[in-house]
This record gives sequence, structure tokens and C-alpha cells, in this order.
Amino acid sequence: MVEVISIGEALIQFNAVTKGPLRHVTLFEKHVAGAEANVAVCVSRLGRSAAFIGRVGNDEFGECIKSWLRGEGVDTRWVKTDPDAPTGIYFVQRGYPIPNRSSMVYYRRMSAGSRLSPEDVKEEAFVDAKILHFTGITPALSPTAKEAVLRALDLAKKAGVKVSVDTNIRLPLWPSLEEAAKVLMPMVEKADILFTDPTDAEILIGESDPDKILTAFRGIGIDTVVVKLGEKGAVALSGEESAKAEAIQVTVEDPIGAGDAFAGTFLACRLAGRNLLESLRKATLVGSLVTTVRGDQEMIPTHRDLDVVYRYYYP
Ligand code: KDG
Repeated sequence: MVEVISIGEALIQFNAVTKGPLRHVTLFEKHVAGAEANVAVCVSRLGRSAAFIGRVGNDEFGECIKSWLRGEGVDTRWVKTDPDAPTGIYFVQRGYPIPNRSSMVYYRRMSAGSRLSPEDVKEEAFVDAKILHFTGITPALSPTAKEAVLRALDLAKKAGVKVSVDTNIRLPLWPSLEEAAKVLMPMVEKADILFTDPTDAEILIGESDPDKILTAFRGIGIDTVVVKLGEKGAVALSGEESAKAEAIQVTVEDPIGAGDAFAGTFLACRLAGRNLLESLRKATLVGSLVTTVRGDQEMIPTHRDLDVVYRYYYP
């Protein structure tokens, strides 16, 4: 039995070892990344079970992703090796032009991951699963990837599996903001758990005020709505509960991946029966931890270490 099924594109990240424009960077560090793969690893490291559905190329980077995921305890039985396309990669430029911010340069068009198709989504994956998780990245990758997500949504609903969506609108992947909203809103409306932020919510529903975002998404029937506010923490509503968590102060090395660690931690905490406030605080803590190093997954703690850091900040 797998608790969290995550579907998307796992990628190899080449993170600039030094800050500044990529034209001057000579050293890059290799990491396994990709939003939904990050969530699967986070859920697994925090002691819950996770599987990843996606495609990698028949190449060294594909091997790297598969063995990394396996090593992290993620179920890879639905990771397909596509002989006809390479594993997608991207580069991270750090601290330039905006200090403490990173940007991504993708080399993923026609990648194996973007060839994800409905036939990769097997009905058996949803038997006894608790949560399906995907982000707004995957439906933007290709028409077949969008169809794969729609099939996963459909199978999840039929099997009584809760749907978790992180809006994650990556502008370089969409032809226009209108198209992003048009494709994503019908998926978002089917979510039981929604992660978003003011920038994405502005695109989707024309709201950027956190309280109004919560109310608007609750108004369309989403049970749990979480608004990530970066260095300002996060706010959430779930059923009858509401919560607000402050972010901890850290020195930022690379913020990429923080949102996935946040979502993965929140899901793992909810699966473990934690209340909304504790789940939100832990998610915010892990999101902050991830920003202190390069790489999306390395700083995600084990569940034992999460308890240590949680007791430190909330004695
Ligand atoms: O959230 C981090 C991810 O954005 C990163 O690992 C790359 O999945 C990625 C993407 O498509 O942007």
C-alpha cells in the first residue's frame, strides 16, 4: 500500500556553485529534483510511503534519478524508462539579478518526462492510496502529460483518494497566463488540499490577499487551502480549523524546492494525524531549512530530526 502517489517530471538539476549570472559560473553541482519527485522524497523521508509516476530517459541521468528515488524509499514501479527521449535537465542561477532569489533555465523540451502519457497511469496505483499529488507544472509539459494528470485525477476520485494540488505556475512553461488559468482551474476545483501563493492566486482567481485567497478557494469547495507566503510564513484553513505559521529566519542559499518540501511535510504531517497548526509550522520549518543549501532535497529532515528542530523552535 502506498499512501501518496505523486505524478510529474523528475529532473536533473545543475546548481551553480557560485552566485551570479550563469555566463560566469564555471562549477555546477548535480542534484535530483523536479517538484513532484521532491514531494515524494519528502513524504518518504518523513516516514510515510510514496510512489512516483513519471518517465526518465534511457541514460545516465535517468539511472541517477531512479536509484536516488529508490534509495530514498520511494516506490518506483511506475517510473518508465523511455528509450526515445533524454532525461530533462535544468540549471539554477543564484542570487542574480535579485539577491537571495534563484532562477531556472530549463533544457526539457521533448524530454522523456514531458512525454508522460495516460497509459503510464495505472489504475492499480490508486488502490488503497490516500493522496494523489501533482503540481501546475505537469499539465504544462505537453498535451499527453496534461491527459496523464487528468487520468490520475479521475482514477483518484473514483478510488476515493484525496487530491492534493500545488499550483506552481512556471511562466516559461505556459504560452500565456490566461492559458495557465484555463487549464489549471478545472483541476484546482477538484482538489481536496490546495497549496498556492499570492502570485499564482492572482493568475488563477485575481486575488493576492492571503485571507481572500483562503475564502475564495474554500468557497469553491476545497476542504484544505494553504497559502505559502515565503519569508512571511503561511496561512491555512482546513475543515473547521485555521492556522498561521511564522517563517524562521535563515540565511538563504537557494530557495528552489522550498515549496515542495513544504507541501511534502504538510501531507506527511496530516497523514500522521497532526493538527493543522503543527502541520503548518512543520511545513514552514522544512521549507525554510531547504533554502539554506543548494539542492531541493538534501535538507529535508528525517521525521526524527524534524521533531528535534520543531522542539527547538516550539519548546
Ligand atoms: O519546485 C522546485 C522545482 O521547480 C524544480 O525542482 C524544477 O520541477 C521543477 C520545475 O519544473 O520547475
